[in-house]
Amino acid sequence: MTYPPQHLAATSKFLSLVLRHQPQTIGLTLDASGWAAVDELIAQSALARRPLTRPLIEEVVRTNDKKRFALSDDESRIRANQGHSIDVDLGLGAMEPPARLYHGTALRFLDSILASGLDKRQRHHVHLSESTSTAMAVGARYGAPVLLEVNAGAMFRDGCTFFQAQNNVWLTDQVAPQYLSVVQPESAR
Ligand code: HQG
Repeated sequence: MTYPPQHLAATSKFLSLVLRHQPQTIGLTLDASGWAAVDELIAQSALARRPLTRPLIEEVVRTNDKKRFALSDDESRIRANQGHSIDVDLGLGAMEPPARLYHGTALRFLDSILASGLDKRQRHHVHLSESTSTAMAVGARYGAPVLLEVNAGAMFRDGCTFFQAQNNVWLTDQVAPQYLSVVQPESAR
């Protein structure tokens, strides 16, 4: 079965809402690790007039551009790989990051970030990426983008903890200003 891209994107947005932020809006329960039973998700979504089917869910999980969701090994449960605002423990193990990571943000946030560092805001962690192009796309969501390089190697040596989500996004609690530098556009890769 193939689904129109808009339908997959709308379903991904809906799944992000209920699996990361507001499961209660459809009466869904997540466990402590963020998993929801797929059958319950389908039933509660139907009650909320947001019909989902298992093939549609599987297609969103498989094709999602940022691998936002994962199915459990037995495919009975689903969760968001990262990006939660509700309190879940993803059970990720701490890992040594690459020497350099990137964060894209909007130019209008830059002064505040260079003064006080990168904060997690509504999310559980600050999100960092290995790719400059991904970081730029993330930053462009909020306006004219600017690319920051994060000296993750120095942070790690200084005792900061990093996690890597299942979709390769790097997560950490905070990035202090001394580990940040602005990448000038001509040197962006
Ligand atoms: C900024 C999307 C002022 C920060 C993306 C960002 C990513 C500050 C915004 C994932 C600040 C928070 C995460 C400070 C941080 N002063 N602004 N001190 N510290 N900020 O959306 O990293 O589509 O919560 O730079 O692709 O943009 O949801 O974080 O601009 O992977 O799967 O505050 O979300 O993925 O915004 O994005 P967000 P983010 P999904």
